[in-house]
Amino acid sequence: MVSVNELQSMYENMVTARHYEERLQEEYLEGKQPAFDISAGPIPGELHLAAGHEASGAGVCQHLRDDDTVTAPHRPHHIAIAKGVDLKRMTAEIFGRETGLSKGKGGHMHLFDPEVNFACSGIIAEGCPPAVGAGLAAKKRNTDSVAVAFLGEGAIDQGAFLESLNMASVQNLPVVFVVEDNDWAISMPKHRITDVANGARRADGFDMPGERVDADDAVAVYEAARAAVGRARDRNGPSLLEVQVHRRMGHFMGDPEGYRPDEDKAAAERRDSIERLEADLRGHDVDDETIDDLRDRAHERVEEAIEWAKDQPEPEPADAYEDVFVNPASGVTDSEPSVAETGGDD
Ligand SMILES: Cc1ncc(C[n+]2csc(CCOP(=O)(O)OP(=O)(O)O)c2C)c(N)n1
Repeated sequence: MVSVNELQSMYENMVTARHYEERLQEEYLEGKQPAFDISAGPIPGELHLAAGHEASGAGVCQHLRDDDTVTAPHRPHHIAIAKGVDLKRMTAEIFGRETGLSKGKGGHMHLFDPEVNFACSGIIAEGCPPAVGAGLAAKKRNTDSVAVAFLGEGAIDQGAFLESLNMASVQNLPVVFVVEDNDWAISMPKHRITDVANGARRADGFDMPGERVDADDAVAVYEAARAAVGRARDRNGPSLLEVQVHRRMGHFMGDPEGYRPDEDKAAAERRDSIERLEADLRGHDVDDETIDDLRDRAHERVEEAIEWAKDQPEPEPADAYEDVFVNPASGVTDSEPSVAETGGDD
């Protein structure tokens, strides 16, 4: 059974993630309104927030150690927080600062933290093969570390996912696949991409255990993940979890969501795993003062990270070609001065 300490730890991760995303939303929208301008403001580019997904990251990562590998998709913050990615350096990355995890060159969809073996990618299902690779490495090295690949339900027909399930199964690898089903792939509802409502049934086709749980109940996610991670750690092979989550915001910030019925969004907002976990905490005799303290501490941590990140220097234009792959066919060399240095005309 889940302990009070573990419930508190999950709660802290979940309220940190929720507050983080609400604050990022505010920062992101700065300068982008009234006519939405994606290139303006302190966080240029796209931003995919995961409010409503928190229980999935927290419930699964509660069972992981630093040496376990996690790969996440384009909506990664709640998973990164639960995996213990450095919040300050992650925030600096999102703000494009030099001290960010990838020196400000990756942005929010490309967060890499080797300290805790975390990576994410904007290419959907693309975290699956590296997770299988990490599982294979653990098997070859005879360690008991595991790998977890998170993806959205919009990625479940990608070859990268299906081939990874197969490889993990046939090689008996310590990998857990976690599908976060929020019912939407941008504007495409799940029922239009698959007739299999319970995605965990796909596990049968790969002869591995599969379970579907609802993230309304963070403890249910925790229990399902405990079994799946335990199997992987004990060298009993891979598992598939499908977690029903709820997308409380647009696909990306600035998404007008014209395709989404109002009631669908209202239902997502009503089903709040954080409120339910608070009730669970009270059921374990945790008093309101302790819950308030946990929440305040999480909020402070977020504010500190954002303040710190905004104070960090921008990358030097002269370093634009450092640490990035330059396509030789492009004719660009890594010593070529940047547009900013030459005062380029666009
Ligand atoms: C290989 C690939 N094809 C298309 C896209 C464009 N794309 C970005 S997000 C997305 C939908 C993702 O939906 P889902 O996997 O359900 O995750 P969610 O955004 O709902 O969290 C698509 C198709 C992409 N990033 N990668």
